[in-house]
Amino acid sequence: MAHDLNKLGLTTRSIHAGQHKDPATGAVAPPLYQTSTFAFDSCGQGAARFSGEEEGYIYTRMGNPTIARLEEAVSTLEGGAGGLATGSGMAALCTSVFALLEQGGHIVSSSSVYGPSRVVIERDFSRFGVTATFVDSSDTAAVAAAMRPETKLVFVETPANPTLTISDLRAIADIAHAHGALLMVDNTFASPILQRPIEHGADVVMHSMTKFLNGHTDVVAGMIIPASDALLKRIRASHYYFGAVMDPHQAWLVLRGLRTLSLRVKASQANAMRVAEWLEAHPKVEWVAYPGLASHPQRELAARQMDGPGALMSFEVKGGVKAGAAMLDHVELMTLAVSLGGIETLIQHPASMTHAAMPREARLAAGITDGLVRVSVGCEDVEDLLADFAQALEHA
Ligand code: LCS
Repeated sequence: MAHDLNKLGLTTRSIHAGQHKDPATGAVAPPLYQTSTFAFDSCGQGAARFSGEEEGYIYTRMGNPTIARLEEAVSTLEGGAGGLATGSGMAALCTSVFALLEQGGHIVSSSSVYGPSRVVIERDFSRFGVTATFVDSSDTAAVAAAMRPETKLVFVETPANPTLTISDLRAIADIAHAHGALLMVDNTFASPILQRPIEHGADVVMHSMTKFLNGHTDVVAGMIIPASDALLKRIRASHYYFGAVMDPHQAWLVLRGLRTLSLRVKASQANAMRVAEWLEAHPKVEWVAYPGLASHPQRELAARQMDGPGALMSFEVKGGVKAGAAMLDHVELMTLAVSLGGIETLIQHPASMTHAAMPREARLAAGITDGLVRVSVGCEDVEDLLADFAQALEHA
């Protein structure tokens, strides 16, 4: 492509990034190279590829043309140095920590993160001598206070799953860098259409592409986007040994979904704004957390750091868990299911589902109340969603 994509809009970029006319056939859609290995012309060529003297594919765990297109596309959207595709969002997190931390290292993490992200840092990486402190990262001073000489990584989710709290990326990047640590941001909730953490000083961005980037609720996938060539090289060296890589067919499907990312995010965000306002005005609703509402404590920060408040919100029905469960049991159009960021609206109960593996005290300290309900608003006609909320809330 002759254009400099970085000068074009994000919708254009999401449609064209990583898109190259297939030199063999002219195919416009990306060819699917569903192969585990690539033939060498000679022994010498095989050796040259392994030594790095000659560019070219070797083995799909080390690289594949279909996966490379997706890595290029997502990195272009995030403004990174490159992408490293992984088999899931968890694989993106684990590969990054595996690559960046050493025994004795310390992580400062947001307390409200996807439940398993917290569990793997707290329980599994501690078995290898990597410790962690969890803080409310929307309180920048709390992040600063948790830093230690051995802190190597600050890990932030913003907006946070499932509390929708917002953390100040620029301020936290400055704190991390002043301590010689890196900032890694899980950008799953926002997607690069709404937030590009590298612009705010992040060193590594990760995604569960299972969510908005793929968007069609049919693939589990992840991506790591380092901000610099040095970090790309460092994480890449661990990426193919750790082995939590992507399959070409997975990459092909995510590329297909990515082309409508901007359209989907904008449509679901417009719906989410209406749903949030409607829920907040409903007599049976105790509170709503959505960064687009005037009642959100970090609304101004969200407006400064993001290009829109997104499609996720949480709320609590008056009467807590019992009333919330009664409502959840009666949704008809919406689907009672975990995951998020798809074209359809999904609703779930974090305390018993996505965040059930976290101890209750840790959940409550992170602001994940027993009655909190999380909604990922999809692209349906909003009046139909409001009608479904109205009838489901009658049962609460
Ligand atoms: N990061 C965030 C912010 C997530 O929400 C998830 C999954 C992951 C990482 C892990 O990605 P995965 O390995 O599943 O691709 N979040 C889920 C959720 O909230 N409901 O179901 C899965």
